[in-house]
Amino acid sequence: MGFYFMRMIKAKYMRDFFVQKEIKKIPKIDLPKNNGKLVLIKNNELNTKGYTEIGLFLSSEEIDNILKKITEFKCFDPFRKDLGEFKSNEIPAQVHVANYRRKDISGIKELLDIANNSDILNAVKDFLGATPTISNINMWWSIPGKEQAEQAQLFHRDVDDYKFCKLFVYLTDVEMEDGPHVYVEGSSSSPKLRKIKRYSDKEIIKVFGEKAIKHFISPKGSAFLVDTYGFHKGLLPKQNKRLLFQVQYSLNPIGIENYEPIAFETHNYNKYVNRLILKK
Ligand SMILES: O=C(O)CCC(=O)C(=O)O
Ligand SMILES: [Fe+2]
Repeated sequence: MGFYFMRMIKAKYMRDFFVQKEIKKIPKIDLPKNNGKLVLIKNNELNTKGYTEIGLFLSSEEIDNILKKITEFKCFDPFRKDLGEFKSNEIPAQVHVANYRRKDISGIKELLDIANNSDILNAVKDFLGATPTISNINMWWSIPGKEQAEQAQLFHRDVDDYKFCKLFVYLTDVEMEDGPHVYVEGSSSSPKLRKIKRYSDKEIIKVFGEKAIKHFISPKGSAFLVDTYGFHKGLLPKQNKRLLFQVQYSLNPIGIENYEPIAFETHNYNKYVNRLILKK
């Protein structure tokens, strides 16, 4: 299977080779130019550092409007599916992360507008070297008060495609105690530690050094793009819960995802870019 083969490819030159091979199969599309607000994205930083900060992207009013639209949606714990579904004000005590369902999130115009922002899509296109595919759209609460970090709260590489990146938008203020996203600068292009597993802080610091570790501490509404093939984690929050909106862009669909595109009102979003989340 293509997905499991892709995950086995560790050497940088091999992954780069397959990126070029995949790019050739992807339709070349002129992406819409004026969708959404203007954002300045630093050329090439995503490639060199593995992340690029976009700054304040959403206002408090825009966030409140999004929050209003999701109040009735149910959440689930992706690592404790047996807990079933619950509202965000009734999260069971064991839960570390409470995700909304992709099909609910995909129906919100304000979120699709962010995912389809022209400047973001074009920056992602530059990074991927091809027309992006929105391969996931996600929103979740990270819950404080847990003893131990688990799953994505431990350092790891995402190995979802030969090349991909994720847009993060904080919907709550994030201080050091509120579970910031943590990224190891330069690790996306480093050949080191390519075995797929969760790594301890100690293992990461030993190889990349303390200075390479970046904590994204910023107010609600802030956004950044990250190449999560590089090492990252969501720090276990101690104080407040964190709400994050995330869009994943890749060359191909993610092999293990079960896509169920939803019917959505007439729109001007690019059909190819959105084909996994929106019905034609
Ligand atoms: O919660 C976070 O900041 C990181 C989660 C993560 O590992 C991911 O989005 O790939
Ligand atoms: Fe991850």
